[in-house]
Amino acid sequence: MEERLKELEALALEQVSQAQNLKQLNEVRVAYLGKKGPITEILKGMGKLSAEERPKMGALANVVREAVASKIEEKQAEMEKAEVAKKLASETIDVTLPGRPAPTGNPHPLTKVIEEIEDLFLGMGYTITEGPEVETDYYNFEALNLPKDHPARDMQDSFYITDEVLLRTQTSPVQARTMEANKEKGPIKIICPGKVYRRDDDDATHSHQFTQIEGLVIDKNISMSDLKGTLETFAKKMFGEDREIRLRPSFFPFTEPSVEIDVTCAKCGGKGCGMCKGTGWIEILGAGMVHPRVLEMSGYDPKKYQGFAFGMGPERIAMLRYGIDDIRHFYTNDQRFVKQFNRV
Ligand code: 2NL
Repeated sequence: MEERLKELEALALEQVSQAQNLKQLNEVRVAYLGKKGPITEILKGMGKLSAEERPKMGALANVVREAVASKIEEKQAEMEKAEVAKKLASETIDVTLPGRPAPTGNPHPLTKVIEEIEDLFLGMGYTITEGPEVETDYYNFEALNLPKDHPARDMQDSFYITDEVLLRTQTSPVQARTMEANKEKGPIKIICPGKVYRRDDDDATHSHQFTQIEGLVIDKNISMSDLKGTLETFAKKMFGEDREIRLRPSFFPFTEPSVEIDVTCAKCGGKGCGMCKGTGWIEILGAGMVHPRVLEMSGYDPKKYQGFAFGMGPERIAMLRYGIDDIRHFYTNDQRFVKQFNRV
């Protein structure tokens, strides 16, 4: 038995040293040390030995098993180390390769124009005021001198939620609410930016949802010259210091007198071209002195207080500024459009 054990040990160690990979090594382990292996067999047959020989053989069998097991372990560690080394050698990383560019976003051109206009008026001492997009008929129309039967309501057909509640058609209700809440407790100087809604069919120049920025100044001794000076400053800052403005008579139910403000055409400098339809002027906003009825309805005495107001469409301003020919570009979010404003 002793001889058989020595023989098995030599055979096992030989096969371990000849194993080419982890799979073969494992086969050797199973063959010699497994439950059905020869060493286990021998240990099972111990019962047949004399009491004297049994511990000797038992000890020897264990020594052989330990020797084979530790050799296998040693070989396995060696193989694993070699495998890692091989992997490291073949999977080198080229740290000089250029990285994948991370896509960067940019503000929407409409957002940029709105923020620019806001900054401009903040610089002139205005406060930005916002209000609800779902409005009551009272603040959207009535308080702005547009009673239920007024024909100008047709121009602003909207989305009604009930007979008395609708999506606002202008941001003026925010101003009406501000006047009402302030009730002659001093002057007002605000701009109201936001989304407005009209029941229009969408085309190159119309949209059922668009943005507006309205402004309102109320104080004692406000006159038309305050309106003109303010909007001239705005036009020059927005379109260029060399631009001129002109005031044309117009009509709005909430202002009296009302004006339309034009700026000299950037393309031809006022000579007349296709852009300005040969007139040399481009309309940028509507404005006027706040109608006495509007002041009164919101709790201001028109004998003590006057005001001017204006309204503009940031889409129109952005279209003139960047030469955009279709209002729908602002809302369809085609990356090819938006990306062009990355660095303007
Ligand atoms: C335009 C014209 C305008 C106003 C808006 C206003 C607001 C109050 C009182 C009086 Cl609370 N007026 N807003 C005044 C004149 C014109 O907008 O063409 N917008 C695009």
